[in-house]
Amino acid sequence: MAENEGVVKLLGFWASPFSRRVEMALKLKGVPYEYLEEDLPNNKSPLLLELNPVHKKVPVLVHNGKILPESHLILEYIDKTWQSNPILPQDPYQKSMARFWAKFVDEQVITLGFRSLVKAEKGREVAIEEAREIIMFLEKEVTGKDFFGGKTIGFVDMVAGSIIPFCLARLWEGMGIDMIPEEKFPELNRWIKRLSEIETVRECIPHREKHIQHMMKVAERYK
Ligand SMILES: N[C@@H](CCC(=O)N[C@@H](CS)C(=O)NCC(=O)O)C(=O)O
Repeated sequence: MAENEGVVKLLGFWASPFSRRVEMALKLKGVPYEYLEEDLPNNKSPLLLELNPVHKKVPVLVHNGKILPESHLILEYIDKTWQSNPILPQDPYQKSMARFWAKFVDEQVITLGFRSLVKAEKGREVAIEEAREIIMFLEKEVTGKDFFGGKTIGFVDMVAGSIIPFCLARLWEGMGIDMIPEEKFPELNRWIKRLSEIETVRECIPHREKHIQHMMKVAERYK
């Protein structure tokens, strides 16, 4: 059987930016897949515990019996296995930088835009400013480009897109915070609009109201 054939299954959760980004990649590449919804955080299926015993988290991709956790690794696997609509650059330097920005989003943006903000030990305004300082790096990175990946949506767009506008922004909205106002972040706002115009991305955006409620509960638990 060719590498790009066979059954693809994805264990995910509707509100998880990590599994939503994997869905974005599969849809963009036109890969049919069976989606298995997990009931997080408290009712993990025996299948999830069996397939990802180390972290017990979604997403997990299963392709022809091969089991792969961790969204960045899954995106890279998908890109190598189904080569239409590439999501990572071919150039080694560009590829490393795409990984750099994706890591930056999952580490820095989540830390400042969620963890510190929700705990806000130094006060909410300070936490908001600290989060904005970090997000400003992305504003600069996307300036003058249609997408982080250039002319078309790529790895960083999927990682940042699943986290910022279609996840953290729901929390910020629930908390009454305008974290990335148009005047301060015109390029990021343009990027969000472009991203939202892509049909395959739109299909992966969680329902707004339901998501806001969910994110507020997640924040309560985290506190
Ligand atoms: N680094 C992982 C993060 C995955 C992750 O945090 N998944 C969450 C859902 S948003 C999860 O499964 N949480 C269950 C738990 O923490 O017990 C990735 O990129 O795939």
